[in-house]
Amino acid sequence: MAINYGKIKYLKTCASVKDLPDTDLPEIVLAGRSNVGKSSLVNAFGNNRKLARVSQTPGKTQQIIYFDLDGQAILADLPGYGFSKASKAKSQGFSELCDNYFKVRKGIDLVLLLIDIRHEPSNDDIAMLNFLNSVNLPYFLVFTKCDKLSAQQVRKQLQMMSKCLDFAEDARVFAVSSSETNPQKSGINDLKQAVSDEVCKD
Ligand SMILES: Nc1nc2c(ncn2[C@@H]2O[C@H](COP(=O)(O)OP(=O)(O)OP(=O)(O)O)[C@@H](O)[C@H]2O)c(=O)[nH]1
Ligand SMILES: [Mg+2]
Repeated sequence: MAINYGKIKYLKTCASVKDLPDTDLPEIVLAGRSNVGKSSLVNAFGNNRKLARVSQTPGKTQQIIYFDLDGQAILADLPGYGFSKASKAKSQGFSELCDNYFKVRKGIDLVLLLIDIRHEPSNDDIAMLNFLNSVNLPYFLVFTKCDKLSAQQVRKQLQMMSKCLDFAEDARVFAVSSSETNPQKSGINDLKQAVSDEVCKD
């Protein structure tokens, strides 16, 4: 089976880990700094800009928003880590909810770790990747906002990233654009296919 991304639906909003859905479906998680493009990626997956709320103000997603992927998997859009302006207390490192999520959630099938292609990874990005490596969670690295750079610059940045970040040689790496103004949405189809292959393989 493959995921039909035309059938992404909003599932539920969780303000605390007590609300996490009870399901046997594979779980895919979007993690990354505030403003990196997690919610935009949900919309690019579904080709529907009304699925997830996108904002230029970092810290838009403050809860865990779940989406149902064609009844075959669920997708969790996590609050961003890093520079949330929403409250001072939340601006230090990972949001408490994001932290708690990784502490309690069992059976995560795939983490999509999003990092802005234009900038050196933050300490939080490095910490998140090290955490994923240390607990052996399967992940794909997804470099976002590639439409803001030329193809040559993207290649250069990917080389820089592989020096700064400790990811396995066989780790899956994607360079994508979810920009609403870029109809090509480069890299999105490859990523959709790879996610579907990964979680529907059994
Ligand atoms: N040019 C361009 N802009 C993007 C892309 N992805 C996201 N953006 C923009 O980046 C901003 C933040 O996007 P969001 O999708 O809300 O980011 P987020 O990671 O969900 O942020 P939080 O909810 O704060 O954690 C918005 O202004 C988006 O339009 C992309 O691929 N290209
Ligand atoms: Mg968001």
